[in-house]
Amino acid sequence: MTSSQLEAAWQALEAHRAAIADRPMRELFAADPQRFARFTLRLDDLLLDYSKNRIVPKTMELLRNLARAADVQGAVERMFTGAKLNVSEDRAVLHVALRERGPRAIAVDGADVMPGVRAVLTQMRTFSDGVRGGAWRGQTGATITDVVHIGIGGSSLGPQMVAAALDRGDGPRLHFVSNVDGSHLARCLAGLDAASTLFIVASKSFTTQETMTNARSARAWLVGKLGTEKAVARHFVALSTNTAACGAFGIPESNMFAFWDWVGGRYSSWSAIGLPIALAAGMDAFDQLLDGAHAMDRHFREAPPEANLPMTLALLGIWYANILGAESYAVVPYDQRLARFAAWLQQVDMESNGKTVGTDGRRVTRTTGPIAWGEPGTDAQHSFFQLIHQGTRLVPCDFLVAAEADHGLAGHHAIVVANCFAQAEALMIGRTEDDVRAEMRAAGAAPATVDRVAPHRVFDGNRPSNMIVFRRLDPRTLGVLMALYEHKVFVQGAIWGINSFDQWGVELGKQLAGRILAEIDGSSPPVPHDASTAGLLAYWRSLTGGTAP
Ligand code: G6Q
Repeated sequence: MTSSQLEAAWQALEAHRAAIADRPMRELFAADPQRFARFTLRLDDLLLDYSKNRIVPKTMELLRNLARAADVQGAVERMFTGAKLNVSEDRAVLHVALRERGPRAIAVDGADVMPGVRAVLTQMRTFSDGVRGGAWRGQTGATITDVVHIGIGGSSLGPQMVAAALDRGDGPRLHFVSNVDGSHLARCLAGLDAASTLFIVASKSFTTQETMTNARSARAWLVGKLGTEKAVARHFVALSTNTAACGAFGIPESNMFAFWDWVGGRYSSWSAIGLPIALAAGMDAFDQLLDGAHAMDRHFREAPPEANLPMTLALLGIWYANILGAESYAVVPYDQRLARFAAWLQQVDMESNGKTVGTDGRRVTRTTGPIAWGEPGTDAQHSFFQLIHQGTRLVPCDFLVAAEADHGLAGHHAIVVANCFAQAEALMIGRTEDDVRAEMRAAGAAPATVDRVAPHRVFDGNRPSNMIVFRRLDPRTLGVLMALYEHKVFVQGAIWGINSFDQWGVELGKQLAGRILAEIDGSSPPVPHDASTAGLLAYWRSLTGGTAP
């Protein structure tokens, strides 16, 4: 497809906008009794209902034309076969290889990566079984009761989210320390017994300032408590691609779990970075997580566009971001176990597609990555939902809910499901002023009160949402869900023509922090700054006498 065909596909969507964008969804439902059946997709027991979107069948057709014109299918094939899609770092993008379950060989630079992947999974099983079963002991012979995972960004958010979702309380307690602010580590260590604590240092590069600072402090704490350097080998393991730096830190090679440069940080939960998941929930659960992601990978690669879940979610996102002008979308799991899902997704989406330059090195001409945000329901209903219902902005929502709970408390889950479905219904239908007035009059309100209050109680409705329903939040389903969103982000990046797999925006902050740190700790003389930064440094010096605590 040529760039003029792509441009024509965009223009067709823009023209279509005028034709349908203002038609209220409640009218679209009234006009089409098949709307739910037409706009739902299934993968096993997972259902995506996208009928509550501002679309008609033609909209989806035009969006799929856009995907065709952008050759999304070609990009998918290139990813699955190990092409170096990450052009600015000259790297393949192969998190799908980490959850490949069959005998398929996947080559990078002519070498099959699968034997290495399988070997690390075996190592993870042996180790997690050892810790969970009590065979792995600390320096004093104590079994491990607490695991502190030290890592940040992609080396933390995924395992944190998944471990919180799948933890059944039958393994060691997990603690995640990411922030270099010492209060994070200090508060974590305060409650721990060094003899029964294991540290995981998770860092692809093994050079990240935050992680290495926390790891060094944790090491000093452990050695101080147990009185011997030898303890490091029994209490520290590393998840990294940097063997030499792990060795220099004092972690023996037998305690190292490798992964590879073709695993992007925010796509690394499926690699050794997922070790805390195996420790919390067991390696069988980790395997099921991989099975679920693999099932979604196959679906993504093989299902035609009109039946393809990630493709559909991505195209709807494009419709809102590029054609209807939405700046963000909210993801609201009605599930406390998914409390960190939005935080995980935020990085997957915003670090991947927050780009202004295309893979061709030219500036893009259309809006790219949306702002992703959210919190679990029902809590979210009592904070930001007001803006989604009655604010002036368009905020499409994704709702996620399990049909069945696993906590055994009677009465709760029906309330969760009812609230989830009701929010989506209310956002779509809204409430007219006539209805509000009639209801107020029926409740006996005085006419003057009705006139004064009714406008405030009107809901425009026509606010879009996707509903994702699955039987249970088990490891396999969580794998399906995560891969669904990863691939959604992939499709959008392919349509926008950007590299979803680098993150140079993170680098500038790191460099400048290094320069200012050298000034603060006195290791290099002051350098010129803008007036604001210079003023802030002077103020900090006036408060502290210029000594970092
Ligand atoms: C993710 C990013 C980033 C990375 C962290 C930690 O895609 O690359 O979030 O995961 O900066 O990096 P290390 O794992 O190298 O410590």
